[in-house]
Order: sequence, then C-alpha cells, then structure tokens
Amino acid sequence: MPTLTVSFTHIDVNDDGDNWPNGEGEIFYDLLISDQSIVSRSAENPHDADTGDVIILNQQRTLNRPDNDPNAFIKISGWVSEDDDFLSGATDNAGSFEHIHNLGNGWGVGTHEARLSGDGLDVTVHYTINTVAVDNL
Ligand SMILES: [Ca+2]
Ligand SMILES: [Ca+2]
Ligand SMILES: [Ca+2]
Repeated sequence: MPTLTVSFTHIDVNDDGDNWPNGEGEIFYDLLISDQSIVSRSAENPHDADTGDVIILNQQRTLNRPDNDPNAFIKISGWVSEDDDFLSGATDNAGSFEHIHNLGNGWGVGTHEARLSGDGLDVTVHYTINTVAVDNL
C-alpha cells in the first residue's frame, strides 16, 4: 500500500508580536495530522524568537494512504500563539488553519504553507507531503 509522509518543516516568524523594547516573543504552537499532535510547544516552554527568525521543526510522520477512496482524507491543522502576561495585554493569537487533502487533490503532494496573522503576531507554517512507493519492495 502506498504511504504518505507529512513533514512539518519550519515556521517563519514574520512578526513575533513583541515589539521593542520587549525583545523576543515566546512562541508556542500545536501542529497536528488528523487531530493528532505531531509537534508542539507550550506557553510554559515556548520557543523564543524575534521577527525574521525561522523556527526549525523537521518533524515527520508516515501514514498509510487510503487507496482510491473518494471519501477518505487527511487533515493538517494547527495554531500559533505568543505568550504575554496581562501587563502586555494578554497572549497574542495568530490564529489557526485546517487543510484537507484527499484523492481529489492528489493527497496534497507538494509543499504547503499557512500564513497566520492576528494580535500583532504574524507567522507562516510550512509543511510538505510526499508519497513513498513501497509497492516495489
Ligand atoms: Ca506580544
Ligand atoms: Ca520582537
Ligand atoms: Ca511576549
């Protein structure tokens, strides 16, 4: 059975949501495949990043591709936020995304991005989907 490999590659920090003089933003996020968390950071253990930084993820999962089933799909979703205390006006939420891939779009094989922007936080989540042909093994 053919398989799909979904790789969350990186997050571009277009604006970290903590402007001068606050320094780096405390970025936390959750990225999921079919509602299962694949890579995440918590508000208590954020990734510190400034505007222009790239957060390297390189987390991938291989899953069975539901063959030729027009009703089958995989869902790629996630959200990104930036932690602030109440003095800074509470946590910034860039928002969330949800992408559906199925037979109709070739299982989304290729590169994808989701730009999320809100509360002054602006990021772009990058992921790729590849097929792995195991039929010939
Ligand atoms: Ca902030
Ligand atoms: Ca900053
Ligand atoms: Ca902050």
